[in-house]
Formats: sequence, structure tokens, C-alpha cells
Amino acid sequence: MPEEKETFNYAEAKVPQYTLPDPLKGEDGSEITDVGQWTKDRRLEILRLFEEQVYGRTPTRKIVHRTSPLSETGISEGKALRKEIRVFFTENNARPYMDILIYLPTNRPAPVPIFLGLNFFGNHTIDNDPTITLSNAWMQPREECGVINNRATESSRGVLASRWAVDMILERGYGLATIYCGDLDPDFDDGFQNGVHPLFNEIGKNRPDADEWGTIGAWAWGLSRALDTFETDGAIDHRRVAVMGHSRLGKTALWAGAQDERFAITISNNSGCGGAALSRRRFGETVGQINRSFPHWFCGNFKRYNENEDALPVDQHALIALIAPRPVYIASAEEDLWADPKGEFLAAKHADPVYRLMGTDGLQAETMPPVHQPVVSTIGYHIRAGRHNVTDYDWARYLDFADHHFESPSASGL
Ligand code: GTR
Repeated sequence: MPEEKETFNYAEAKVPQYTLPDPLKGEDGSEITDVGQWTKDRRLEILRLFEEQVYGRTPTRKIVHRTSPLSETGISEGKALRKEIRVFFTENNARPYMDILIYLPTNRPAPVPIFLGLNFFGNHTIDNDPTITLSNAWMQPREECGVINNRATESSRGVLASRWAVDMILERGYGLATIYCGDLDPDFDDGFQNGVHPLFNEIGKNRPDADEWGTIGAWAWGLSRALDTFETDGAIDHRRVAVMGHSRLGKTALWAGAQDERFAITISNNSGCGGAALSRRRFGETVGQINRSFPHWFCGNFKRYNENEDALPVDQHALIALIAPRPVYIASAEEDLWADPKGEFLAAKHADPVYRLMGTDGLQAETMPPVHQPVVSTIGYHIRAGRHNVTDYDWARYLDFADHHFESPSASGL
């Protein structure tokens, strides 16, 4: 069980002195002063450190990858299409497989740009549409979300619809795709016996090594497999995919965007510890706390840094820097102190030198902006009023950000 959140530090005055590893200084002490040194040397060094020490290495071996359409329905008086695709990872039709729920505007020239994000309780929870396939996968117990005996019930339809601005996204000319994270790996510590991990165990091995992927790694892997399927879908512009996630799934979006350079935009919504927030600040949730509550999220080696953050060879600003020069958006919520909004802003700020080295405008803010004053540059940032959540305000900012960086479908006159 999580330790009491009240016992953690929420006072700026109690943030310890710390020194961040410099993304522009190699492990051998060399200064990184040009793009080539960054992309060929230092970026790969930092990526390796995140793989070995934080999230674990993602297997690169290709496995079976078959898709099968589940449904296709016209919606919004013919202005959009909703379809479901099942992606199998084995030769038979058994789990693990993932269902991708996709919405596409059909009144815009194809291919359309798309937002892609994992969801917490099944695709059928993101919209009230009664014809979306009800997930039969394992779910965390949560009666208020209609989950009984670890399974979704009819009453869970649409329970998280307020977090997915489907109509707004479609009206602005974007598609939306979502997958239940538990299709890739159910969110509990079972020694990696279910989900996609066993598909990659070498002979004689029954769990990942200490430097191999945990659950966040498996979720991020699934996002890349979804992108693979977009590459074969003429209706989706696979070069304009924005990967987005909230909270633990925001940590996942950042890790997916850092590893897979095909993601054009990466969006972190209230991702906090192990996501956008600097670990060394020890404000709100800490590394030790997250590893004790969720031992399966990160790799075994990450436990070395429990109450030992200064020993980390990286901090989360370096994760954001891995995404450079591609646009990245970090969003915080004022009341979400557990996720350390200031630590999220500072990580974005400390990624800025890498973004500048790569020839972009970095983060156009010297200090943390007040609520509801979004910063729109290659690194985007906002803090909104309210608590840990995804709201229409957040989505409107993500759409503005995508318009800014993509050739704007909102401006296509339809
Ligand atoms: C909390 C966890 C956070 C965040 C959150 C969520 O319990 O401490 O790191 O991931 O869950 O995903 O909703």
C-alpha cells in the first residue's frame, strides 16, 4: 500500500540542494557542442542510462504482429469514422493482444494527424458509445469505474469520457486512437508472468533481468506497435502522430517518445515522478515511494535510487532532452502537488539547452508561467487550475500545440 501522501515534502523550502547531471557533458567529461556529438554520442549514452537504470531495456526482437478489424462505424452524422482493430502478438488468437479504438474525421483530406494514448480502464470507458467493444481484460478493482471482480461491466461505459475530448479533437481535424494499457501488461506486480513480457523471455528465463523492461516499458512498446499499424493505414498520417498520456501513462508517453523517433509530438499530462518531474527535488512522490508502491513499473536497477536520488546518472530533464528536436509538451495541474508541478517545469527548462543545440527555440519561458498562460515553443508547457486529471482545457492546449507544429488541419477551411 502507498505510504501516506501527507508524510511527503510539499514545502519548497525543504527541497534539498542538488546538482543535475548535465545533458551536454559526456560521461567522460567531454563538452557536447555540436549536433553530431549529441545525436551520435551523448544522446545514445543518455538513452542507455535510462534503459539500464530507470525503465529497463525494451526488446528489439520482432514478434508476430497481425491485425484484424473488429468494427467500423460512421459517427457524427457522417463527419467521422470510429473503428476498432485487434493487434495479435502470437500465432493464435489468445492474449496478449491489444485493441486499438480509432476515431478519424472524414470531412478532412486524408491522411489525418492523430493523437495516440493509452487509457486506464478499457476503450469503452473513453466514450459513451454503447457499441464500443467492452473489454474483457483484467482491470484494477475500482467499483466507481464499474469494475467488479477485476472485470469491466456495462456500467463502466463512458466513465472516463471527460478525459478524452473526442468531439473537440475530431472537430479540429485530428484523429484519436487509444488502447487499454492492461492489454499490454496488467497493472499489478505479478513477476511479469502476464502481458507481453513472457513473449520475450529467453529460454530458461521467466522474468526480465534488472536492466530489462518493466510495465512502463511494455506499455511504451505497445504504443510503438500501434504506430506500426498506422504506417499501413492510408487514412492516418503516421508522420504526424502525437503520443499523449496522463499520470503513469504520461510517464509512458515520455518514454515512448524518447525511444521511438517516429513520434512527431510527445505530450505528458501530470506525469510526475518517473515522468516529467525532477527526481532530485524529492517534492511530493519520491523514487523510493514509487518503487515501493509500484515495484513493476520501472526496472529492477531503479530500486538502487530509493532515498538515493543523487546517485542517479540521469534525471528526468534528460528524458525530455532525448525527444529533441521533436516538439514536446509538459502539462501540470496546480493542486497536483504529488506530481510536483514545479519539478515538471524545471525538467522542461533544463532540457532547453539540448533543444537549442538542435536549432529550435527550446522553451520560451525563463520562469514558471502563472496558471492558464501556456508557453508555446518547441518545448510547450502549461499549468492549469485544479487537480490531477485531464480536462478539456488540457486538450485545447494540445490541439493548439499540434496546430502550431503540424500543418494545421484546423486551418484547412472545413
Ligand atoms: C499514483 C502514483 C503516481 C501516478 C498516479 C496515476 O498513485 O503515485 O505516480 O502515476 O498514480 O497514474 O494515476
